[in-house]
Amino acid sequence: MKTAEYFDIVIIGAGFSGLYALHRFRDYDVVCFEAGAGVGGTWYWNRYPGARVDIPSMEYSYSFNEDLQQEWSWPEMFSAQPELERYVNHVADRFELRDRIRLSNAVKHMRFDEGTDRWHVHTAKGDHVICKYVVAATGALSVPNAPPWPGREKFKGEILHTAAWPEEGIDLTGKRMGQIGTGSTGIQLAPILAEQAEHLHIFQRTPAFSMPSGNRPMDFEHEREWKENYSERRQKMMQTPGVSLLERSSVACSEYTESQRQELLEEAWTSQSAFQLLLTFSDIMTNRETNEVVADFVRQKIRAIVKDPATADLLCPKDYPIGAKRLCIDNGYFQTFNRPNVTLVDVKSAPIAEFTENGLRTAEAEYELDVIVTATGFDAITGAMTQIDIEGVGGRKLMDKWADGPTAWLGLMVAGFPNLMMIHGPLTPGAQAQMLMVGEWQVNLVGDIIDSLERDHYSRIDTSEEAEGWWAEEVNMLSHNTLHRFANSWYNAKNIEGKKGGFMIYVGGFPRFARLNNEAIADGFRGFIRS
Ligand code: N01
Repeated sequence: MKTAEYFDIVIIGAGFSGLYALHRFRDYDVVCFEAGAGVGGTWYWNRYPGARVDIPSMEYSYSFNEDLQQEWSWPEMFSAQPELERYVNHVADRFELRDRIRLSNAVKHMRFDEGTDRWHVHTAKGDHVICKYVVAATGALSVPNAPPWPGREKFKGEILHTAAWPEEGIDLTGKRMGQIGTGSTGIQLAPILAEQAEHLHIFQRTPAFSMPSGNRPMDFEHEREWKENYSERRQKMMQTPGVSLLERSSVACSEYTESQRQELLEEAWTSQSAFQLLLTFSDIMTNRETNEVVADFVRQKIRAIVKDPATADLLCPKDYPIGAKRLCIDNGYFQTFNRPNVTLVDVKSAPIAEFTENGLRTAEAEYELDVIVTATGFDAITGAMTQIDIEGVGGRKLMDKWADGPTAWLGLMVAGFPNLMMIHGPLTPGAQAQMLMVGEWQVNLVGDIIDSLERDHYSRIDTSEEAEGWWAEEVNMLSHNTLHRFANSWYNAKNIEGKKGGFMIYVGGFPRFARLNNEAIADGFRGFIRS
């Protein structure tokens, strides 16, 4: 057994937030454990063909260093995974972060020692670290969800998950392919698989709303303009609910005539700004009728693009509001179904039953396949924390405490788990905001908290169940004011059979979230217990 090492801070995860945390905490004795063999988190693991960010890259980039944001150039408006991975590696080198990162070394077990107010952290490679603080930058979408269909071992071909795509890539040319899942990932993947496959079967349980991404080569005038105004733009981003500078309407749908509505929706559809469609009217996420106007607009688009009417009909989402699941952003997804080598299979009416020796069997038929790609999403938001065996005060385990769904004051700290702070934890804005910016903001908040605890010679910070209750009320009140709760998705843990969670995302917008966090700290650390 290795001897214990001592650090001030352990960071879990070397994704975008974890890397920035390493930089922010550089004056402390800090170490970062990362499960992957490289840095980048989401952008390390999700290297499936077509993986691309859906926020413009001038926005989806670090803001903490002026030279970095001036010197880096993105080749496309919405960067693809290889470019994001190149960027994050550049950041790791430029800010000399690598010597404090231990790769391929996931944290497996953590125990809080109440006598010393220290965490004992144990890793996959047998490291034992004793530290004062743990900052969990474990990611909201980092544990792949693979439904437990039987027969996996029988299948003679290859089964891949989009979130664990082989680093060396894989040649899919001429293969009989099956793709399961039609969320954001599946929608990016399908057009590329279709180009390579002999035949592609796409197994769909729930159709998705999607709009064209508007990706194109970087417009250098746009880049110059951003670089000249970066600090002002970044400030403005922080004042917008989604932390992205899209144009938000303040006018309700009912204020417009039918032809004005169609004109506005058409403008948004062709705007080359992903997500613009959801901001056309002020009441899209609060008024079902308005929502239906927009949903119907997208259904008409699907029917206009997809030539076979039965396929088009199956691709039209009809039983949940648009935006209630994260809107997907595509590069020719619906057009893919006009190819002769693509077949859509409805696995809602005839669910997937098992893998077989030669492919996949649904309740209705067997499909012969060489490769099956599961684009089945994630054990989102809580999965990365509950897969670590975390013991807090009195030996209570986090996975037990969260058995019926996560609790956390401000989405940051869990009562009974002192000195442990989460970035992108449950009950934070997550994908309802721009995750890179929110991650940076939260790391700064945690940095300020730790600096102040050290300055004032505290040994422990915790929160209370009462404070967790206040935050739960805030989160629930907000979700009840919107239409998000009317879809089954990873936002409410309903993407995985049997998972309990309640509504796990903060939909009150980033400015309100940030204000409530700042007010709690300024108000004598309201909701926290320092000792
Ligand atoms: O995962 P998902 P994702 N039988 O959960 C299906 C971010 N992201 O990886 O809808 C059959 O959305 C499931 O069906 P259903 C983004 O925030 C961003 O696609 O549950 N099918 C669904 O179709 C996004 O929201 C980017 O009925 C099953 C699919 O698998 C989040 O990641 C790109 C099934 C999973 O969709 C997650 O997206 C990619 C079963 N048993 C992802 N279980 C960009 O930046 C699941 N499915 C662009």
